[in-house]
Amino acid sequence: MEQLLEQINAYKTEIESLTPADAAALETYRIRFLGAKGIVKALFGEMKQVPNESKKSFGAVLNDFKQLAEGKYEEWKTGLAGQPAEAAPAVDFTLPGATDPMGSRHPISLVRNEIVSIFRRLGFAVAEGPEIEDDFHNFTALNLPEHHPARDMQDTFYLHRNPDWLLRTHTSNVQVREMEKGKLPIRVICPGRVYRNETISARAHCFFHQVEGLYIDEQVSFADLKQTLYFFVQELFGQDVKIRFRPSYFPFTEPSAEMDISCLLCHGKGCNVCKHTGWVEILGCGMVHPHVLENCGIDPNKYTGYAFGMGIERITMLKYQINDLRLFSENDVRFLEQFSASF
Ligand code: 2NL
Repeated sequence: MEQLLEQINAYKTEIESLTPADAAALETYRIRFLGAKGIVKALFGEMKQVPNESKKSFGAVLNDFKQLAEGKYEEWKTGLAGQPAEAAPAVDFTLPGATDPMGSRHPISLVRNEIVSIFRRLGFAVAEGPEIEDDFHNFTALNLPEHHPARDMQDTFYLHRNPDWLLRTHTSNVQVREMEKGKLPIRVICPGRVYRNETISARAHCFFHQVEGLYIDEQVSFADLKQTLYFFVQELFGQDVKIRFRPSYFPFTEPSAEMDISCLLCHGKGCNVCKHTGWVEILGCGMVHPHVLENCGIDPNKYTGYAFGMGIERITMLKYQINDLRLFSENDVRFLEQFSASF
């Protein structure tokens, strides 16, 4: 009897000093004290051996002990329920991910895409062709006489392997190839890179980008050309832009013209960009020369057409007020990251 009471006191001290750290430790405790073969059950089994006169007081001690063991168990169980079953992982998966820095589109690509999208809305298809071209598609078909200065070694990159091959000096070669296919009418725009053998400076580079356009059908007139180009610049620069045409000369068009837009910076008051004229040149155009149609297998008595060509760098410089052509090919991230991609 004395021994039993001592044993119970020892268990009490043990329980009071316990704090199960997790669900597994709590379960070990439950099995040891409260399980079917546990300590509490075993102590109640000892009742048989307790003399009758002590049964009452020993029963009270046992009940107290049972309440302590069960009470502690319930207390720890609710305490542990609020905690995650396992230790929190080192990585918090609920945090937003670490993103890689986003690139930006090249300003030339942005402006080219915008130009292309305007002409596509007018029903023009996009055509592409080779950057390495033969003399016929780059020059001869376009009515460039053999001794024309544009064919001079100074301006054109010829291939060493075969001097009949060259780097195209404009994207007109693509339009020549479209005309050769013989499917009429033709309504295409040709964006692409072109090459000229020039000394590199703020205003000249050995390669740049162009968009050319060509429309051939029966009864196409200069009035069609003017209205199409007017719509184009209004979409690109805003509804208030004004245009003017000046007579010009290209071997592949007759008549030929250059188109100016009212200066966007000073609105005609006069500034450095428009050299105090109020006007800025943005493209060349004209009616396709009958010789060009003939060279490409199209009957000039049945069909007429207009063509135009513009430099993307020039338009981009105007649009974003960039003063050095070399910035476009240096790939300095501090320059490139200033352009946000809406196109
Ligand atoms: C300019 C002027 C121009 C064309 C390009 C063209 C193409 C064919 C036939 C006739 Cl296949 N013309 N293209 C016509 C007039 C002007 O470009 O200053 N470009 C930057």
